[in-house]
Amino acid sequence: MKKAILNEFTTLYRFGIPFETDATVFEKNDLVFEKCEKIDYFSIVEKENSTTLNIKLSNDDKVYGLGETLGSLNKRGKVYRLFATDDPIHTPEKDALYGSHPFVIISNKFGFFIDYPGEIIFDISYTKFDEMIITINSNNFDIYIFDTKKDIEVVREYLKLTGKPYIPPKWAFGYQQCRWSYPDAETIKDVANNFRKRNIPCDAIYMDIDYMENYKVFTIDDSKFPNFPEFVSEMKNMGFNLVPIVDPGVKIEKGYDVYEEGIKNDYFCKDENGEYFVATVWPGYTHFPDFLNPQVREWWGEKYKLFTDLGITGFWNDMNEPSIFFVPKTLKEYLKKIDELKEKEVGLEFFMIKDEAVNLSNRREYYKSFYHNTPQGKYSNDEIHNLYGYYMTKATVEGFEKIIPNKRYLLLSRSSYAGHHRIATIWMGDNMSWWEHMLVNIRMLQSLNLSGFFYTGADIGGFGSNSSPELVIRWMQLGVFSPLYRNHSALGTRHQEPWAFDEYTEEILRNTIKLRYALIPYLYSEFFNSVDNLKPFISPLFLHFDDEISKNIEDQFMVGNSIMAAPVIQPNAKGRYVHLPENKWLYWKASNHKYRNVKVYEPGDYYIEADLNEVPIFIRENSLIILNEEDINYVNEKPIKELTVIGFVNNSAEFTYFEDDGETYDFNSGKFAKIKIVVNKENNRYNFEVEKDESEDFVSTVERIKFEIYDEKGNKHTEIIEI
Ligand code: MIG
Repeated sequence: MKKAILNEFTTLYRFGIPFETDATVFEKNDLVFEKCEKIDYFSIVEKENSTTLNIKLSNDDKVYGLGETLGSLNKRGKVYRLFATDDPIHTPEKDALYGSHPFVIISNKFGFFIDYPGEIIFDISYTKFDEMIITINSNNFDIYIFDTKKDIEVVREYLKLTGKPYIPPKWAFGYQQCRWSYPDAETIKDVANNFRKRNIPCDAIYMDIDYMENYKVFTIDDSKFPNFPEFVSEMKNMGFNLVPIVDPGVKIEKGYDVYEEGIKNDYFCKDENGEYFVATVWPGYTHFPDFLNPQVREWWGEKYKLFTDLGITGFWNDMNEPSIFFVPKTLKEYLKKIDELKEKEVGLEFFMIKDEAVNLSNRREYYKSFYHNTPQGKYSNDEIHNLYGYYMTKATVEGFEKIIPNKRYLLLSRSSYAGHHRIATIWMGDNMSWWEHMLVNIRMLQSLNLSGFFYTGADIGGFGSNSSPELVIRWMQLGVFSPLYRNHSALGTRHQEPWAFDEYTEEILRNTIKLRYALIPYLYSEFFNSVDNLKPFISPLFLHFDDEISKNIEDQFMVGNSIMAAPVIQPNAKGRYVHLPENKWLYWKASNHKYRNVKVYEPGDYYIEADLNEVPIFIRENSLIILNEEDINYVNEKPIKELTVIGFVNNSAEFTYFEDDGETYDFNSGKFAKIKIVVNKENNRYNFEVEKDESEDFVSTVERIKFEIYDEKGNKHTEIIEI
């Protein structure tokens, strides 16, 4: 083992000769290593082909991190297996999901990141209460230790190491509608018309696998989309972005260009005998592109031109764990077993055979049986398993750099590895329409934000199983604060578009979505602010408040610096318990973005009311939020001329509004405007200051600012300033 000191806080410990992942952004060639024997806090046991790290935990230690995992926000009490897995049933005992983010914070002590792309198992206070036992399936890996007691500094060090979070286009902050599937142009048009006709804002409609011809990637089924280019521009004119799905498995079919090119250029993964590996997914028998090979990425990335040439800039890369239904051999063996049972009277065998069918999918042995041709040599998928989704996404992004340079994109991937947050993002995979999964959504928003995935979200309303009106309402209300605000549901389940239930539900959902649109100036400004400061956009209370209770609160979270969200996530509830830390709070029971129903609370613990049509919003003392109160159908429909500032100010507060073109990276070269808004209270009088900071290259469209400031008694003070 050897070590290299990177900066005041961060030290790299290297074991053996690791596979170099793409997780970090610093120049590795400059490293100066020295020999070393131990790592503070860890006891280390190196075995043949695996390494165990042991960390002692005190009773009061709190452990956060691990990005996309199940379990509580404080990760103690469970085993987590980081091995990308397509598992659509997120029940509490499950140990693996789609991504791997091996970054951990031991609160008020230190943090660490294990850069290893194969299987890692974290047993955190599961086997033994006072221990974290980490098993790495290798002797070759890097560990970065972030030696600072401040949790926020640990997060910053991790983000300095792995890079600034990705910034999607502004329209991606709007509402997005998805369904498996809206299979053809007519259905999508119908969905689009419903939004406009019913006066419900929406910015994007997704296209799931049925748009393809026999699930062949980079094809569009002509019979379902007779004039695709015209259809795309029709949608654009109505203000909708289309977001097609892209799957990695390439159908084996003579004459199909993607397949033929892949074979001709030797782009697919092979098995131990040098034959192309065959996996079955949606299209039937497929080959997997070897995204760890740079030439393959170059080829794949340009394929998105099919869509980007028409102006499409949103995509979701699915199935890239990669998910494998079965391989031909295991299915044959299975069918043979059934054959043998045909003539028998079966009892017990039925159960075995039934479970065996499920176990044909995603077997570990499959991942051990195919290989990647990387610039660092040949590796089995199992050894670098957690990188496949990342490299598929890297292929996409490298393509975008050429085919849509300087255009921001919405790019979701299902699988990911540490560092993925720099180039794109993820959604949280196949959840269910269960109340319990709202809490899972909230926890993951926070832990993914700690790992740099600032813009992310779960399937609102739940993907699998049937939703109810109340569940969708509460989930859509939670979604007001989810950076990715996408409602999605699975084949065969109940529809959950805003009008899918009854008029009462539709009316509430309309107001909920409008509230979200009103908040976009706040969300967008704070998002940029978070990225600039490497500070989570959605953050757990423990990053803001020092009191003991806040450290274990997981169903409330901060959105930027001024808002605390406390969604109602129980059925039949008229409110919920909240913890209001440190300062006074202004509670806005938001049933509508134009109607204020506010009340001042002293710090403490309360049961607060929030009826089914009310979204709880807590505004922190001495802070401001910003609204666009004008009704809009989609984000870029009209320039914003007037902003409403709502503040809860007892001394002074400030906020900086950020504005740019919303779709390019020109903000990097100064094309943006900022408006600094300051509210001061002196001798019971409020002073308002507005300072515009714009350049010749970019002028703000805002002409007027309306102030609505509340004091500690809940009295309102108003002012209008023309700028
Ligand atoms: O195995 O494309 O997570 O969002 O709708 C199912 C169909 C494949 C899984 C994705 C989901 C998507 C679905 N896909």
